Amino acid sequence: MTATEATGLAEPGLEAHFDEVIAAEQRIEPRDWMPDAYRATLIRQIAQHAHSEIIGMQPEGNWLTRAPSLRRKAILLAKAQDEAGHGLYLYAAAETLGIDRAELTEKLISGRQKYSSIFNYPTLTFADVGVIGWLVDGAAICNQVPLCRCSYGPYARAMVRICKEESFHQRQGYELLITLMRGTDAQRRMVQDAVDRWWWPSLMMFGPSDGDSPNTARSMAWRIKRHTNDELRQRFVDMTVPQAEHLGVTLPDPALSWNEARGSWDFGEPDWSELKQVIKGQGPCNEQRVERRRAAHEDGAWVREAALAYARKRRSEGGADHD
Ligand code: BYC
Repeated sequence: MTATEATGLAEPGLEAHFDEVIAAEQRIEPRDWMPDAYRATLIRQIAQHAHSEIIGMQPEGNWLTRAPSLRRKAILLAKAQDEAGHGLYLYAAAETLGIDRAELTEKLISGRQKYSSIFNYPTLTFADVGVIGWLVDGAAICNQVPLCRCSYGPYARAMVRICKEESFHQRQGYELLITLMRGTDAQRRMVQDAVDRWWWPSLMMFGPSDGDSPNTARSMAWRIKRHTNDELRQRFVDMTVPQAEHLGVTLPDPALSWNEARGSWDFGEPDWSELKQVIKGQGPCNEQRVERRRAAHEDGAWVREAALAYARKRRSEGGADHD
């Protein structure tokens, strides 16, 4: 499918130029003409991505007050703050497409926009913090590195910084797990239990299988996505299996085996009905996550009002409102 076929629109000069830019691997920038469906797809994906970063602070935030040492607490705080930052760059990237952050937040807390399924699972022990860093951030990196080459400039540039920080998060998660694995039997069991619970949900982060992914073909034609969901899932499995061996944990998939002919790992089928349920809002923590986000948003109303009043006052006094 060419980019033009993907849009289904006919605006000859503008559309031809858009197609040329995409074909030449150049970037579309906010003031360039773009098909409505390209804009809508980007808003959908960037908004979901931003919401995921913001909601993603909750599962780990659950352990901030119970981190086992000051060092672990400082690391976890820094990670959660990075995620808030990622959410903000992504909301800013979405705003360049003509949608307001307040409107996106409203859509999130009223359940009209999605966020990643992965953040609807509970964090039961401190080992979950390490496993989220290793597997969830590891999956995020596989998915997001190709997005640094996304055809939409502001999204691609936001991803460069986000990926650097995600790599750091993944290493801290792995380091935490190595420390636990060098500890007691109980600590090793705790790590294995966390791996057992997070492995399949991590594979589901990449989205439905290719045959069941309505958006992939068009997003690839527009060079928003660079690989299919299944290609990235395979890349993640291939990257993670040797790391699991090094760590000394077992990945909970009896079908996992090295395929000599393909030069990659065969693995089992995730439970797609579970993914559908979680996306529909029926995962273990969906309600709690959205409710907490709504409460935090409402609690922050006075800050937004005060900031607005301050900006108006500065403007009426003739000062710059953003210095
Ligand atoms: N969870 O046609 P498909 C992070 C939806 S943040 C929920 O394949 P697409 C991190 C999909 O939206 C992690 N929904 O869609 C943060 C679509 O529904 P709509 C987030 C999912 O867009 C803090 C429908 O299913 N990462 O890593 O081509 C700490 C059909 O799917 C999921 C991003 O957002 C899911 N797992 O591909 C640590 C990355 N999968 O919208 C880590 C950017 C699918 O049509 N996003 N759906 O109603 C993407 O790369 C793509 O949007 C996806 C889906 C691969 C996720």
